[in-house]
Amino acid sequence: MNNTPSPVRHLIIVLGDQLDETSAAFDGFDAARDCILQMEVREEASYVPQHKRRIAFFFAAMRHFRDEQRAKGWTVYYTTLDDPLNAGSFSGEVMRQAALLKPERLIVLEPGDWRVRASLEALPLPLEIREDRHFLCSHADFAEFSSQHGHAVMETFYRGMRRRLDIMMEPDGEPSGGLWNFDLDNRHPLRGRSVPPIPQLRHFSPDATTRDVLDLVARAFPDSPGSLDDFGLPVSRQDALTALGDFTSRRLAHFGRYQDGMRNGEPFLFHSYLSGLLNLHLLNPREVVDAAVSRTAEVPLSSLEGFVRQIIGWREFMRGTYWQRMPGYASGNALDAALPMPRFYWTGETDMRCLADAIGHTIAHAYAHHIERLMVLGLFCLLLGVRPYDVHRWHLSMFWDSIDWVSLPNTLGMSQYGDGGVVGTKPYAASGRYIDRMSNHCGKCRYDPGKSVGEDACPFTTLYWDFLDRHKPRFSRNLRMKNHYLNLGRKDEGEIELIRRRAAALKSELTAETFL
Ligand code: FAD
Ligand code: DLZ
Ligand code: SF4
Repeated sequence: MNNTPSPVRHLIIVLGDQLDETSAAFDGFDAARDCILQMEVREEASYVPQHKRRIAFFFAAMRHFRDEQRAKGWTVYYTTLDDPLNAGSFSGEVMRQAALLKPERLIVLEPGDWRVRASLEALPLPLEIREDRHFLCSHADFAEFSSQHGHAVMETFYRGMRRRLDIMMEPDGEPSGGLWNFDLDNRHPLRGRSVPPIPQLRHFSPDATTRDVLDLVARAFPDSPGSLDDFGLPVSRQDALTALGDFTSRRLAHFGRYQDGMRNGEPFLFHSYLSGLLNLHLLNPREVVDAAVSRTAEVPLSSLEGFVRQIIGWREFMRGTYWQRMPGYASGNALDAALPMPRFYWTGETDMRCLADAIGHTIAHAYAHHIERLMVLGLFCLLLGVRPYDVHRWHLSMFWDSIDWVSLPNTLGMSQYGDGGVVGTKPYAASGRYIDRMSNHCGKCRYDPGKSVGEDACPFTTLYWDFLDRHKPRFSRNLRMKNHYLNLGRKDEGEIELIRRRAAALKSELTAETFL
């Protein structure tokens, strides 16, 4: 019997966020001659210290994908983290496998991280990088959009995408319902008796494959942040479809109305909890949008529009921006922020009730919803003056859905204004009063959101005024900041001096200890 393995034509590298057998990497796949390579590598789980749940989510999803392909008879070379021969990094492991299998060519879908793409391109191997069809706006389309509009805002991009993809459009070219934007319907706090009960999130009980991963992660990453308790994330294509159906049938109807609200002890509200599944390609954005739009009869238009906007607008706009501007984008620090991340972002140990709650959600679930990310977690770092890339690193390490292409423009750009206004036209600066309006946090907090000085002054409020004061030369003539500066102008110099002093004390006290 001849034991010589048949020569490999194509070795298809499938990274952790590329779990889609219909991707361009598989175009022309011939199971008799081609095979797949998947790798669990320590470097990806430790180049920033990572939440245990995030690592487990990636590994469990990768292993389910492996098993699905093997069940079809496809050959998958899969390196587990604890394989004694594991080289520990993508480049090391690809070199090792290529030396064993001697493929004529390696194929990979474009990675979602500039760093990973650069490391693979640097390998002395015949590597073909294929365009990722998972996204609805290609690099070429985004370049064309930018060349037509110069520095355009997301809204312009979004309208173009609605027209181009023909989503929720009338035959005369007008948007369904006559409006592009239902924001005025979509800013309700979660207060009062009219708020419907919040449905419980679907729990996916770990199967044997996922349980193996949970044991491995607990053993291999004992010092990583976060918790694996009660792990119930969807980790396969089938789970992902179930999660999509669960959202569209039970939460989508209220998504729009309450998307900006927050409630203490409630991490998920009416959000979809689909970002991780989209980002690992277990769900396709087009099928997610189609599933939502198919509910037109039962779901208010404001909810549908609000949801579609996030997927075909923000998500695609962020990705286009990332690839158009990397690698320089990562070093943006338009406001010269110089402080490190406060240590309590890894522990939740703070007496600020809103932050303790949002960090608690993050530690328990590797998730916080958008408004918690932007208007609590991100806002506090913006006001404090934390280095934008450090905020991104914290975010990258703590969330199940973070990949560089999406975390960087959202964190460094949208939430920290590090890009100087590329993804937003003004910083998302607000005081504790905003949090009070949109949540039930402040009533039981030891601080008063209305106060900017004094022992019980809300740190958000103190730092908000200090932020406006510090950045007056830059923002006071920005029309979208006009009301902020009119209000600042009503404060006398004495009060501003007290605010400056309290802000300085907060900054040194809160950033005295860090983790990264
Ligand atoms: P929903 O509120 O249900 O929204 C529906 C979907 O729309 C999401 O699943 C997501 O795919 C998409 N979406 C919504 N807003 C955005 C956005 N601004 N950018 C890209 N996609 C969007 N999203 C990530 O997927 N990964 C990240 O690493 C990430 N980092 C963020 C960091 C900060 C500081 C901020 C402010 C936002 C970040 N976002 C990120 C965007 C958004 O907060 C998350 O997509 C959303 O909270 C995920 O929860 P969900 O699936 O319940 O979303
Ligand atoms: C986030 C992550 C982790 C924790 N581990 C792996 C891994 O072991 N193997 C892998 O293929 N991908 C992993 N990822 C995702 C990568 O860090 C990175 O986001 C993607 O490769 C970018 O395309
Ligand atoms: Fe947060 Fe300030 Fe409200 Fe306390 S008072 S919950 S710190 S916004």
